[in-house]
Amino acid sequence: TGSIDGGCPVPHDGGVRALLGRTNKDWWPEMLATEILNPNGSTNPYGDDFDYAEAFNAIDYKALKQDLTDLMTDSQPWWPADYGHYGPFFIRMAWHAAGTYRTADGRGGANSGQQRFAPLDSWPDNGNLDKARRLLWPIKQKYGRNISWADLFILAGNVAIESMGGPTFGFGGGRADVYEPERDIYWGSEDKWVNEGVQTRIAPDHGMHELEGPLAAIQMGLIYVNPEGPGGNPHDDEGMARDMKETFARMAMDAEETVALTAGGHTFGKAHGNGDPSTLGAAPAGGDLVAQGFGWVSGEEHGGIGEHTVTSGIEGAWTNTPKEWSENYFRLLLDYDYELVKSPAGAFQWQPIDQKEEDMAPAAWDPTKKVPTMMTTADMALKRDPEFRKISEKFRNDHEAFKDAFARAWFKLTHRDMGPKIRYLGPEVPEEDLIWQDPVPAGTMPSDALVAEVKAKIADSGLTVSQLIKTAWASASTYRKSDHRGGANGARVALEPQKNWEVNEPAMLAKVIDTLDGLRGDMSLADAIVLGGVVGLEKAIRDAGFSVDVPFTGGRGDATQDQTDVDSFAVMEPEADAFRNYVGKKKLAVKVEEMMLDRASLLGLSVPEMVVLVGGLRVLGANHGERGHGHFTRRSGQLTNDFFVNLYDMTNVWKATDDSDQEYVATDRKDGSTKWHATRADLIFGSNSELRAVGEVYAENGNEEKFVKDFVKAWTKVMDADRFDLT
Ligand code: HEB
Repeated sequence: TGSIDGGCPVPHDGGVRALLGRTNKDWWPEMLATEILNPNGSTNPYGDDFDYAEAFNAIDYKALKQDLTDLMTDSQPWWPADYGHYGPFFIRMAWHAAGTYRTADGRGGANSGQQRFAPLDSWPDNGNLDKARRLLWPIKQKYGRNISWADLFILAGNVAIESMGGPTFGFGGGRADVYEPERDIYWGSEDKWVNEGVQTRIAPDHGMHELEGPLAAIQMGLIYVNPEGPGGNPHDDEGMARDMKETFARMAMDAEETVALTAGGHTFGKAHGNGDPSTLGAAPAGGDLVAQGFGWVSGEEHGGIGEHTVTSGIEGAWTNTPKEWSENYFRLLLDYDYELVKSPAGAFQWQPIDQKEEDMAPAAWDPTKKVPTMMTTADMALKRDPEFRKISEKFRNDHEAFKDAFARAWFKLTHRDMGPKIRYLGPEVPEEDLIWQDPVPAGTMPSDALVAEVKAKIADSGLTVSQLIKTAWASASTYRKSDHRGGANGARVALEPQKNWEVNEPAMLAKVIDTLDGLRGDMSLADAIVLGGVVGLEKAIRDAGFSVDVPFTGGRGDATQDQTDVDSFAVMEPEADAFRNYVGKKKLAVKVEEMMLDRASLLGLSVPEMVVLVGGLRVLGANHGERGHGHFTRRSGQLTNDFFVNLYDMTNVWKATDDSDQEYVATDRKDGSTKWHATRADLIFGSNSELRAVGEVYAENGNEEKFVKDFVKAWTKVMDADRFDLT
């Protein structure tokens, strides 16, 4: 399907790209613009106070699993089941739902049921999964609000594995559905899908050595790699293994997990390519009204279903026992030599040479007929790449190790984006703590007396408002709602790697943390850091002449270094943080102000919340280091609206002070004297009309106290963003 040539669609000259790249409106200009009814994000049709956790907990879980088990073998005429069993199809559906997760920004993944929406519903790699979802509809309809689509996708995958005798490690529910596509996610800039012959994203000959930004797929419209080989080339062994390692690493999987997952998955089911792909109609998002959301409708007389199905274009099963768990995948992969062949649809695939009849697979539509098995080029990498091969041989010789590795990797794949274990629901949540869950020991709620005592000590400690605010912000602002990682709970800001992140000013941070550690008594360090922010803020508010309380909710726990996977936290290091007016040394792929938007989005902030936080942080002296940019005040450390008042003062004339347009100076329009210094992350609040409209509200006479109150509210929201322990 793919081709190795084709122009490079993305600028790779190190230029900046648009934050969101290509969006649904670019792909499908005629798509109904429902978002005009939901300018602030879709509303939940169950109502704002719908509590999904409560609904899930009320479900008859056993009955649901039984219904799913029955569904597996209840073949429907409109999409008949291969081998009379839908299990493999549902496993692929679940894997593709979860497999969009990427570590860099925590976005993608299964946790909001995005596979229902464009662009994911129409990605070439998700071909025909619209049918899998439709097969699930009767069960979704029956259990309604008690099971989300997002949970159902993953649970169906688990039940599929179990119903075919495969190993699972557990299931946690709790993925609440959303009702619109996530519009805050970058899927790439290319204007062509993988099957339209575009350059792949890692192509050393074209100077592309690593995947761009947060991306975790090798081409637009894929979950991971091209099964036929890099750019469709089945002979590039090295490139195939490289692509697999890189893409799986970006979804937090190491080589062993990659082998276990791929082999375990392909123990089941078959690939579909017994027909002419050129007769397939549009993907769901571009389909006809009468197709009712079904994509890739075949133009052939037989309807292109059953034995004529074309999905990937590759044809055949991996094993001789495609509807049961077995040891056959590695046996067939390693015991046979393979030759390159083409499927009826014209895709490259590998076929065992001189295959014994008993090792052939039953034909999906006629169990009495035997057909050769196959391997994709990606599967062949598990044999040809030296590192993968060692693992394949180990698993071949130790089936129990393979089972355990597959079950655990599947559990991680499907739960990686759910955040801390406390968010998992249901009777099948595994007891064992797993390092990728970022475990945090339960904290205890500090007494009012202890809070008062520690507050007084912090106030007397000599720590400044700026230090206290910066430290609390450093601790809490790592939170991302995409995969619910980060945040102040656990006090990981005091551990590797965060304590040494440049954005956190390691020397300053160590000093503040040491001081807080020495005075906190029985309070957790995580609480003391947040309480430090409260003390700093309350002082800044008092000094500005207001009397507004800053709420504090204790009860956080402290994680240990052993409970912290340094590598998996390393990807969360900010390359820039507009809230602290910080830009690192690495050249940014997107503009600073766009990164600000991205971080605000991950923190779950609205525009007014972002505006009020930046305006407040600037006057509190929260800037990185001694950077004075955006510090538009003569009364530093007081929580005032000076940032906005001075930014909107027409006596200033702004101009850039560097060629790269990153720093600016304001001079007095009359006498030319220097007044302020700023970055892009400051001036954007004057140049962007929507940010300005909100900033003006805070600059208005009479809104000084509103500014303080709104700041406190937004600040507290960030501090408590990860408090899943509070209900
Ligand atoms: Fe897979 C299927 C590729 C991984 C599971 N896959 C498939 C196909 C292909 C592939 C091409 C066919 C489709 C059609 O239908 O046509 N994969 C692939 C690749 C990779 C993978 C390239 C990376 C390396 N898988 C995977 C994983 C899993 C899976 C990880 C899980 C775990 N798959 C699967 C299944 C199936 C598939 C189960 C079957 C489905 C049916 O049967 O329907």
